[in-house]
Amino acid sequence: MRSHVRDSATTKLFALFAIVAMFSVVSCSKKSDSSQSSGQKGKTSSASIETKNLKVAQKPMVTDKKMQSGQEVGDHAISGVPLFPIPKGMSVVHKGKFWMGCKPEIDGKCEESDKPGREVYLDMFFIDRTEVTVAQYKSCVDSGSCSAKGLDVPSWDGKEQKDWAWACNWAKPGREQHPMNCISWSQANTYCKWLDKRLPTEAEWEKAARGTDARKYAWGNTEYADLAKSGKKVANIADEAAHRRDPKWTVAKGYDDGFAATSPVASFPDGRSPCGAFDMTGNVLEWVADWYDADYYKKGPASNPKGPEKGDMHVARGGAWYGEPSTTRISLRWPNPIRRLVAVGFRCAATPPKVTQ
Ligand SMILES: [Ca+2]
Repeated sequence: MRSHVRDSATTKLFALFAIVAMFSVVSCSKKSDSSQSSGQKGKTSSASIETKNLKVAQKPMVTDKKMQSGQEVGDHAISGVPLFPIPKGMSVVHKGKFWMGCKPEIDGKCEESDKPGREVYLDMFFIDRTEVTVAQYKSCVDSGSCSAKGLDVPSWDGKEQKDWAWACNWAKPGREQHPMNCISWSQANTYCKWLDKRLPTEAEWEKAARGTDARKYAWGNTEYADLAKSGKKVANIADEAAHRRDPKWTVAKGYDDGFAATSPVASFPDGRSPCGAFDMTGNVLEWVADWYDADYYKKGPASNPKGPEKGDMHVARGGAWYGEPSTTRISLRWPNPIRRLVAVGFRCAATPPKVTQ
């Protein structure tokens, strides 16, 4: 990796990371996770929930006792009873307010673009529990609906980064369950639409990653130095594994997640977010739907913000496998032009159907 770090494009990439190293935050609620499996296992009788096409029940119906109890679905339950079966592979984030952006009390490294932090209201939405994998994206390519153009070589402002091709997961044997990377915003957007889903808004991404307690990382506020002492692994970031590959790499000292590059999705169950989403911190940064505006938090609406109407850069969120700790704060925002990078992937979100009771 050392040689790669030395090349100009990489240095540029790294420099950008260091400079931009300050984005922002999100939230779901309390516990979660098994919500996913319980949602999948839940018998929905006449309800039809499929990943390919987001088919959902026309009326509320819940027959799974675990879902009814709310114990396994965490905040996915409203008064103990969720309104919808949870689509396969997704978690639900219920409507309500959360703290978006800088929270100085828990994060002293906020960027100007994270400020001001404020309460934001969001309607309920679904979010993929994992980053979209190579295998999943391949299904779309095989169907003829998605493009595989350029996926095996990253691109920085139109220039191929051949020295980094090794880190692109597309068509690499053994990486089928790794996140798609080296993918453009447009390709990611097309994939989500293929499933009748969509990219999450920046606010949705942050709420799904952070819950409602304004935490600094998906798992809470425990710093990497303390995780290193306990040996607990919660996310794939630039760590001792990356340092072994390149001694000059800036990494979380003492923290060892075991992966020098990307890891299979959902490799760190202890790092799940409050709604049960994996890898919201680390592995790959994730495209969101919004255009980027550094001042958007100062003027954006407090209810269901969707970003500026126009822009020349979209936003990626969540830190990545080669990012040092300060780049993995949930609230950090990374403006990203039309690029396909080894550190950027995505996951999809979906809007629940309207239900009348
Ligand atoms: Ca991620």
